[in-house]
Amino acid sequence: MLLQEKINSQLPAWRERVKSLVKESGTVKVGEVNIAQIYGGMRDVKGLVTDISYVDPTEGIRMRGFPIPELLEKLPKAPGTEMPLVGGLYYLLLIGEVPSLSEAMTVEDEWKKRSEVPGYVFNMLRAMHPDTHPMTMYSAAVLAMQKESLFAANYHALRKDEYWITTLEDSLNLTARIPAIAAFIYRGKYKGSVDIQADPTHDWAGNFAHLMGVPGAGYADLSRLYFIIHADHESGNVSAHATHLVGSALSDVYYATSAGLNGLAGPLHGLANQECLGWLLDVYKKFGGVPSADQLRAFAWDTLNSGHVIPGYGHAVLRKTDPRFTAQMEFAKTHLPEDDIFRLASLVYEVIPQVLIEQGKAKDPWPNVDAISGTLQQHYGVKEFDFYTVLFGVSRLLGVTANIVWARALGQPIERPKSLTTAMLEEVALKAKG
Ligand code: CMX
Repeated sequence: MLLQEKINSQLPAWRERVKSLVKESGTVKVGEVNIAQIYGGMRDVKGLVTDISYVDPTEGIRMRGFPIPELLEKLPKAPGTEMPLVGGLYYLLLIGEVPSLSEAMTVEDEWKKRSEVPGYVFNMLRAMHPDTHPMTMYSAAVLAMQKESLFAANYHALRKDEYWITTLEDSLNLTARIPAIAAFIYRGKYKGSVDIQADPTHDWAGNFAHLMGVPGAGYADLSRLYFIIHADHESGNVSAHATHLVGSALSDVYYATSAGLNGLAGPLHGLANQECLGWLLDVYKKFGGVPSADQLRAFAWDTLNSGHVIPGYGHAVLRKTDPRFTAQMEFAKTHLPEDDIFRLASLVYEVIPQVLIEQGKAKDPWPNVDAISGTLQQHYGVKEFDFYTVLFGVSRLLGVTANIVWARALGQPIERPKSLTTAMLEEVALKAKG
């Protein structure tokens, strides 16, 4: 298989590079940790490594070195559209090189071959309580497939340097199936029917749009864009880090990614996109349409004064407008310039940063990826915003599985940072005072 051959050919050099870095420079200090960071969610503590993506505070995400606009330009396009194939992005994440169209199609073909979802997954989803959150259903579906793990089944027979091969197989099998699982959750939960069959003439994202039952080329293009820009955001965010941590215990891809999805379901992380549209719709309802800038400003202050955050704004690492937000804004300007909620989201972008700057708390007053993604979904009729984090989760599994493959390939160990007690930290503080 092409992906396996490509990774295999890169591995000796990568292993040697890491080995000699640790051997020759293992004691070189990279940073320091202070008490505020220990109590403050380890913000900015440099303790993880990934070569798949990097978030620059001012420039935003680079996947394998490419910022979002370059990614969208360079990746091979899905036939008949200007949007790239998601298979091309997965190739890039795994291999580190921009693929040719035929290399991107190799991934798309692997996905097609592996796309059949075991029937017991659908049975389990059907049996869940109707009030179950779609993220719970999605994470449970991923976990239910753990019995399919080739890594887990072959673990005792594998050498450590072979772990990545079955991890890659598990990753391809899982990512091949998730569009159909997500669409099944959507149609079963909100449309009362799951009778649409996969269409093998579509690419991975196009087939997702088809299975969702959303007609027209626009939603397929939006799906391609969405799945590309949400795929990875370096290693320290909750979903990526949770996946990495669980995977470091040699729990397989299904266990590890289900854990990551549970983190993505939190309102300060992936769930923020559903919160964002909710907030926009509250504004729209309250004012009976798009308000004036002054009305919006007053509403934003009410939100802040009631102790709530403005969803979609702020970021733990970024310190400027998220380029993933910008990419979606550009899409909206082309495809839905007259949409009322888009007009409102644009006004929010004009007004909110200044409000947050005046409030003086948020280190980053600018919009993140979630500030507009729901606006685009609702335009195409996907208005059930409970579902939005599942969309994020479909995309995020691309990044976190690529990371697990490389973590196993490079033999990364079980993660085990050291914890201290408050008394110990008080003692450290006392000594520092002299
Ligand atoms: N509205 C109001 N207050 C905000 C804020 C916002 N959008 N963003 C940050 N703040 C506040 C924080 O709540 C914090 O207040 P306290 O000191 O009272 O606790 C203060 O500003 C400092 O926070 P920060 O260091 O700037 O931000 P964090 O790194 O702690 O948190 C994030 C980052 C994203 C959780 C936060 O900005 C937030 O809650 N934003 C809204 C929710 C959201 O959009 N989440 C999606 C993130 C994207 C992703 O996960 O990919």
